[in-house]
Amino acid sequence: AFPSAFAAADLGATSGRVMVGRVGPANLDLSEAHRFANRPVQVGGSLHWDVLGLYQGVLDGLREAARSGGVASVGVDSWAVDYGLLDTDGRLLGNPHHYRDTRTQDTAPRVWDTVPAEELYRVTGLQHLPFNTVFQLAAARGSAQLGAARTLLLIPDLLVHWLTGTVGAELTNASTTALLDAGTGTWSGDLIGRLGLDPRLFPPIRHPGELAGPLLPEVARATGLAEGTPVVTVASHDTASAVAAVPADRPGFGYISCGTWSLAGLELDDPVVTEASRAANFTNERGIDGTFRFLRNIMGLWLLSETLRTWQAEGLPTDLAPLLARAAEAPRFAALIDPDAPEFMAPGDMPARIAAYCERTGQRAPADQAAMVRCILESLALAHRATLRAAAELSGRDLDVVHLVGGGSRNDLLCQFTADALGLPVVAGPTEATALGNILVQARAHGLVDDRAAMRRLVAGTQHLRHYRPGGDQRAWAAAGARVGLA
Ligand code: LFR
Repeated sequence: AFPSAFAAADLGATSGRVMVGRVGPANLDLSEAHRFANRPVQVGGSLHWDVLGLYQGVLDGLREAARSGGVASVGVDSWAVDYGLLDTDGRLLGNPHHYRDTRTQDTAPRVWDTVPAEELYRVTGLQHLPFNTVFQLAAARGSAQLGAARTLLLIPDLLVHWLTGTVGAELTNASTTALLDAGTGTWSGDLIGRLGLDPRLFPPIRHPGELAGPLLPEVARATGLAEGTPVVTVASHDTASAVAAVPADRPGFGYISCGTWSLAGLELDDPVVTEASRAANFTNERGIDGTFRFLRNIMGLWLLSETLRTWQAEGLPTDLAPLLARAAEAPRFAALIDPDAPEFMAPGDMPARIAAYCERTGQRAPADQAAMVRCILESLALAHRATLRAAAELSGRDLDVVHLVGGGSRNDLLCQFTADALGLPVVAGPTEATALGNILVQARAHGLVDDRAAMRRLVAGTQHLRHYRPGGDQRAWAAAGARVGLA
């Protein structure tokens, strides 16, 4: 049979893309229809997403997809937690804030005054991140904008709304708001009420695989896609789509979805909401098929991309391949950081902040570019190690292989360091796990793939994967981790 084609609109923190996936019984080919930059805008003292620009990029991509032969359906995913607000006329109220905006810095304690942190965790199972939707809404409290709002839509839901005219809240992404009940998978009316939020803001939950709606006629016309082309609800949280496409073939796997962030953890059938998992700041985000993504956010390759951005502005070389080659030769464990130190969150001069961290902790700051890159990658590998070991311990599961997916899987040195630090084999790839997860959920909704295991077999059988065996000295990695509290 001729394989069917699906379009995945996948928005990342630095770029968006529309990918076309062709799926057959033993094929899964992915091609890029269109890629566009995602450039956040600092304006009026806050950091925003240019969400109309992103929507335009999606339309351009769908036009390319139409030109390449059309698609059976469309799915949309993006990063989590951020939202747009619609007024009673269904119009967008202002530009969505970027989660790296600093306005939420001090809001958490205000929320905890009403709902203690322990209780918030017990109900929602969500790790504490200062930018979780619940804290963004607390920061917006009393604003004219929130007062005028009738509907809250997370970013992919907002794009789906513009594509189809329909309104819904996709489950995997809704689970990152800290307003969803981890047990029931529905909005927590109790939390919403106690936090003084209007319950009407929160649309009905949609599940991955459901139909969101057909493209609006005007969108079909503008893109050249067939009238009535369905938009399928996918795992709209990019990390959930990436985990859905992890090419694992047995239960004892850990994963690291590695891009701007490193999301490291396990796939579980039930949430773990113990005091110990709260203390370790593990999250229980929803995955497909009733699974839970038991993981922790690690600052990820943001540390490297912000470093390169700074170097570029300074006129220093930023070609990654030679920098990685030099980093591989630099002295080991010369300087280490805790990647999750709060001072690394905001955009800005990353090398200066890393140098300051090193000096403050009695280390010599990395002496040159190679040492800086090595410091970042070793520190990330140590965080990968600490996080996956904690995930296994907190959930009582064994770990025998680690799948590293996403853009970071192209970074040879990081993959090898991760295998060495964990003392476990690392399977790297696919790079485009998120787009593949998006496409496979659509293919399954069309009856082309049976179940989650079949999705993963298809990825494993068709995508380029690289295998890293652990080498090096486990004890040296453990000792290095202890230096920065990453035991
Ligand atoms: C990764 C990601 C993470 C989420 C962060 C902010 O792209 O979606 O899972 O914690 O972005 O939304």
